[in-house]
Amino acid sequence: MSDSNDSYGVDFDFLIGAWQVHHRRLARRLAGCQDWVEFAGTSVARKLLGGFGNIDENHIPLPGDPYVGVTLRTYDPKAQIWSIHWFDSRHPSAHDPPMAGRFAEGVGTFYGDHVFETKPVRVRFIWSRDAATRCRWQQAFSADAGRSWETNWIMDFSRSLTAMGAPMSRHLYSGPLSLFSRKVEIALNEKALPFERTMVPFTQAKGYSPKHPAVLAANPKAQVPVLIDDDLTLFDSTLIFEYLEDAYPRPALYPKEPRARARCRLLELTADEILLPPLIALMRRTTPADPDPERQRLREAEASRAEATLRDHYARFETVLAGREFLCDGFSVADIALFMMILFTLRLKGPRLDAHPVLAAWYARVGARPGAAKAAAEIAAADRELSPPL
Ligand SMILES: N[C@@H](CCC(=O)N[C@@H](CS)C(=O)NCC(=O)O)C(=O)O
Repeated sequence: MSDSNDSYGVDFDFLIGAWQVHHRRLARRLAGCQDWVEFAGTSVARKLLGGFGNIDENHIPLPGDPYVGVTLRTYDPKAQIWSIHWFDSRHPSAHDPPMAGRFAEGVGTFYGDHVFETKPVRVRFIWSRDAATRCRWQQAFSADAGRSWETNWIMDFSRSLTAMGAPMSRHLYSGPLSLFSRKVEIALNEKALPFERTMVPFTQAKGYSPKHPAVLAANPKAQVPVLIDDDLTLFDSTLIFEYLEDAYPRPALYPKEPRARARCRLLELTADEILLPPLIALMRRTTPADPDPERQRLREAEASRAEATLRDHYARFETVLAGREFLCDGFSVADIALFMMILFTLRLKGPRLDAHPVLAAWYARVGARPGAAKAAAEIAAADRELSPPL
């Protein structure tokens, strides 16, 4: 799994993962040629330099002259400029001068000065996309210093790769302190499904603003988690759980029997939707204090009432868990959802579990599972970076 924790250099996030590519290449360049050569290739991109760069490897089965191309991109955060370097397996030590440019309104435009058949040419790349699962790169040459352009290569990227037998691509847009995203991370981990991850920007003062462009494009609710599994884009942690169970049934995270399954869904919903409002009252403990003392006092009073509500829920779950290892038959999505709610309650200095030994033992049991332990450790690290000490 790879990830980035900051908003820098996110312009190319859409490209991370594996792609099927439809190539259209002009047969001859700057020769008034109208014949296009079409063929299918693949591309796989990943991040480098902690988000300040990325690399992609392209298998380009150009008829009669197949080769591999590699793009290395690095970002200058001060100048907000990407430099793009291209390497070609047919002459790996040669290196075109880098292209330079940036994204504006979702379209990336990059220019460079190259030599084509001994003549200087201005080169332009344009990156655009019309869906989370489709994007386009096009290259044009200008022999008259940018007055007129001839497009000579178009690469249409799409993610429906599995039908072609090309590599799987799974990407999660998550948040460092997003409990719903962490639910999905735990489920992916339980099912041993590898994924790439992008952490969307988050601060205690501004929350999820500014929103990550990929999340805006994928989810009309503009929320994380967003999961992109090949050509399927999904949002909402519960819906993602259901899809993961259908597509990757083993190990199961839901009981099989319909009533047990329904009960499990109800417990997940109870954690997600019934425990959430009091938890939100506690979340205000880590956001900046309200400058109005009266409003701040009301906030604190609300948090105290929320603590009492959460204690009542603890008592109910203590009863549900009596004599059981997990909430349902075997470890399930309900355990993941309740674990996250209690973890957030505890990190926000809500009621402790001391008075509820059965719930405390269950919480330790779930917390010892590798996926839950990893999520808990990452949330603690995110708190050290993003939240005031409580
Ligand atoms: N029901 C959704 C809730 C998702 C949700 O509330 N996500 C939060 C982060 S934990 C978010 O993105 N909030 C930003 C916003 O609502 O503007 C799910 O289960 O995924």
